[in-house]
Amino acid sequence: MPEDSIEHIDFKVLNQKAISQPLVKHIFTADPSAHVFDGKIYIYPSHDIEAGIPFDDLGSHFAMEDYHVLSMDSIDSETIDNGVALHVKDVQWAARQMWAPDAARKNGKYYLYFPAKKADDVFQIGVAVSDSPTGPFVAEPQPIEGSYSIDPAVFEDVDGSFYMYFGGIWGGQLQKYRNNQYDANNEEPLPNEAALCPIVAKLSDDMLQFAEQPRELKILDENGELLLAGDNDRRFFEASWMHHYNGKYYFSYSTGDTHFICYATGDNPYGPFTYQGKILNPVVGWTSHHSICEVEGKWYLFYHDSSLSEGVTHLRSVKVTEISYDSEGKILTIDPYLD
Ligand code: FUB
Repeated sequence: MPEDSIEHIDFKVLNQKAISQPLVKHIFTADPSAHVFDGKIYIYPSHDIEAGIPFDDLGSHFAMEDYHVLSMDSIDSETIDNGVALHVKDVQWAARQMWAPDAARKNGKYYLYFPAKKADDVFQIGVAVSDSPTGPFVAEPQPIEGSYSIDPAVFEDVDGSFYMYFGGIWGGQLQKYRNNQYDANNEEPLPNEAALCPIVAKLSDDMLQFAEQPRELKILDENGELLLAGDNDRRFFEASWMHHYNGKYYFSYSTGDTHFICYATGDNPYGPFTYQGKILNPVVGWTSHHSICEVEGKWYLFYHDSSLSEGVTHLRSVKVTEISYDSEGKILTIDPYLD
């Protein structure tokens, strides 16, 4: 999320008709992770605020302090803001920047997974627990051991196992890690080298820790080669999401500086995955971040843009639109604005 954030805003797009409207307008929300629990839709977004922090390449202006859970009785119904579900002041280990969260349910308990910076400015991922999908959530005293970087997405496999996918480069700090070890001197690979991969780890039975060492989720091109770091239109940047459709695993993500939501498919939760195409063309604002969720037999893309704030890149709004698959399971690319 660099300083060119403002330059990316396409003011022509602001005058075009968006295909969807913000689900709520009284607060700014982003990075929507949607789930259906007991027939009701719950959205776990970031809660964007104007904290007055100058723009920088590390995304310091994304200075969020808490989470609100949104809920809907059905896809067309009013969206309810259920108030503060977790605040950074109630997380012992976290100092600032409550970025993109996700949630999961197991055995009647709800788990909110969230990244935040510690006092040393290094991101880790924490978990907070509640008896209700809307919180309030009580945070564990320490972050998940062995976790790092940002954007946790928790996927329940068909056998009831849960996996966390995470990572994000640049402000998300993934480029500082190799083999799960932090080194402040590490940087992104060169353009002709393999791109950094998102990370996956199975969760423990109690949902509070990793059950194994995190490993790389490989994204391959049409020739079976790892995507290259210089392949900015296709390589992983941030915003992991996993869903399962017709027996296939779909891993989707943001390409960051080229502003696409893309996807790759595989045969199991660890991959490897093969790049398939774009789900969402660029939105107003620098970041793009989404989730994909089945609601009553139809599939929906929850995403965000900065239309409501007229292009302020860290003041975003959550939206939803239906997605379609072709007969081979390819997702049709969505253009978020009409000409
Ligand atoms: O909301 C803060 C960050 O912006 C998220 O963690 C990224 O995915 C991007 O949307």
